[in-house]
Amino acid sequence: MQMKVPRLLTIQDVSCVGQCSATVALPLVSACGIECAVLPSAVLSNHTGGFTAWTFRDLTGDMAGIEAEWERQKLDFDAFYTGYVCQSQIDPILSIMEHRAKPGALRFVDPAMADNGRLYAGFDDAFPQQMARLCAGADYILPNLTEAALLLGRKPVLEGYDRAFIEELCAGLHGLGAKNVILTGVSFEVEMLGSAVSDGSSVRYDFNLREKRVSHGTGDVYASVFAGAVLRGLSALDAAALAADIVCSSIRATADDHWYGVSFERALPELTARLSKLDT
Ligand code: PXL
Repeated sequence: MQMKVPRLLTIQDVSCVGQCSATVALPLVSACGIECAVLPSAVLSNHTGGFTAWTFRDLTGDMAGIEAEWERQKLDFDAFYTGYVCQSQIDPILSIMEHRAKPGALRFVDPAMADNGRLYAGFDDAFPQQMARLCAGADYILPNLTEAALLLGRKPVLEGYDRAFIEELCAGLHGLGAKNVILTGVSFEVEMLGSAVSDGSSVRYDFNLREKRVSHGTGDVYASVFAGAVLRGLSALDAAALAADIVCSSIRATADDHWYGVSFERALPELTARLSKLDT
């Protein structure tokens, strides 16, 4: 008899064009061998990071009805993975995660709201405090340095820091209630970029050679592979290392004149090959 495939629910926007959020999570989580259901937080014509305009439909109003229907049909989930969500969605999302969880369900929260020292267009300064409420009950949170600082009500520090600073930031994030912290975008030497992986008692690091290009959507590729890999049984550190390798391969596979996302499609064979080794 076949073992059941775990079912993950991802809650994030559908940016119709732009290789981010749900259009990245669906293929990558699926490639990890995990069923990926999706609850769109919003529908945008395209993402807000670099395009000059976009349409935006906030789907908060649909969430209670969808939850009620899942309740009627007893549809529930082995894991939840939240990404870019709207300002008014924290309570509806907490409700879904509380009521539609199978016993032991894992919560992955990527507090996708900021980068390079600034909140994304459309979020106001009160949002990080709301996002902190989602992080509070999470098994794994995956903030970048900017998001980590904003979650703690601090000014982002993006360079000139040391290990003690990073580990204090991780401790602060555990203080919000997050069990495991994967802090991305950490760099102590210019040519290396990586993440700090903290379980609350120790902090470990994973580094790769820094890619020459800075690309949009890499946080979504990273979080999607991380969630899928943890559900396949990898440790947080091994999942972080795999996620970073897939991000780097995706960047290298992207044509120079392709600016709005990364061509992660070309890294799918590598992802499935690396995970298929677990089956042997
Ligand atoms: O990749 C993060 C992200 C997700 N969704 C939307 C965005 C962004 C970053 O700009 O605009 C709509």
